[in-house]
Amino acid sequence: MAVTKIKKITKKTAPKKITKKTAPKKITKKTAPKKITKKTAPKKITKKTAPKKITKSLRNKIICISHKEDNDGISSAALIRQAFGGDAILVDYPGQMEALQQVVTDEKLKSLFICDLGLSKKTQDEFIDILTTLRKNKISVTYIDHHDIDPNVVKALQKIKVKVIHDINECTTVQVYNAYKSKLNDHASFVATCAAITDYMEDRPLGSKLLQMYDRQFALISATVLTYNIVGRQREPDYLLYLVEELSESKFPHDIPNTYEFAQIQVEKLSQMIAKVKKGLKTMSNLGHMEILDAGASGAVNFVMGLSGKDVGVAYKERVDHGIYAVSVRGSKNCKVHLGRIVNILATDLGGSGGGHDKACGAVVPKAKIKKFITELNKKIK
Ligand SMILES: [Mn+2]
Repeated sequence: MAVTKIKKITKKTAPKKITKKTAPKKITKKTAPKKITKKTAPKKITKKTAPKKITKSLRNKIICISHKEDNDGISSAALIRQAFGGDAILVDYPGQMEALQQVVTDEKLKSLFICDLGLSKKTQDEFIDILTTLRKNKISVTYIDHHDIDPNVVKALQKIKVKVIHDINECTTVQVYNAYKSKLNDHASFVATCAAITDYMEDRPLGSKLLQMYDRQFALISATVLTYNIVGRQREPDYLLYLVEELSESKFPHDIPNTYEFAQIQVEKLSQMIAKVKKGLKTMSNLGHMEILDAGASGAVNFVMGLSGKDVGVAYKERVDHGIYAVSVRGSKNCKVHLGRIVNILATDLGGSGGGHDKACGAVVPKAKIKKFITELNKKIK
């Protein structure tokens, strides 16, 4: 039943996607001619001797690479779009570096924003290398994030004049809002509020001020419905881009067609997940863990932690095509260790990658190493 319902909703929104996507294109077209007009003039002046200058002068593209798996990533991309225009590329952690390698080859790229994508021991060096190449090509690069980061990485990025906006105490969207408020409309504060709620950061200095502007229950239901639409539609990249557009155009989640109906389907699935976790859950001395087969690991991990009675929960799902497990880790309020840092080191040692926050993080672990990952994590969190 649920499956057919999803299909129906997808079909209903599809035509709307097409109609709405033409609007932003207009914006791109509006800005593009201006630049072309200005830049075609020097072409004539410099004549045919300087093809390199022509290539440079054609750089007019703005791209935002952002995290696709949660509200904070999607909403960061939406606010960047409202402030600067341009296109979003939405990625998960395994796809993060691939996307960066691709934009390096884009000869039209002028300005790049990277949002809500934390770095790990495994990825940080390559990240710096790619951004160095971009800076050599005079591309403006802004990195906005709130995940735990090696201070040496920040120094290296500042050295190559990447604009780094980084605060572990506010979610990425709130930081985007705070940095570019003057270019954003009033509704952007609501988009940021919902992102803060989803990232458990609505109690932080800026996040709490934003939440105060709105009715708490209204913000909570909006953030939650949006989150369920994002989490439940990870395999529909066009839908996620459509959400970025709708949010950048100041739509409330309830004004986006079928979002509440879709959320209803998701809560039904989640209630089934509770029953599955109760059956399949395994425990060790310091953590509960479970392999997830038919849903995302991140949707199950809170149940794994909660129902295990332990202070740490681990849920993992095989990505058959990648030969890896996507792992989600959560800690309770009683968990005193920094899970993001422990997981970063452990996953890297096992040939994967990972990291994140003190009580919520993730990892990519080679298929053969998942047992080792769990037993080692259990030892390290006493
Ligand atoms: Mn975030």
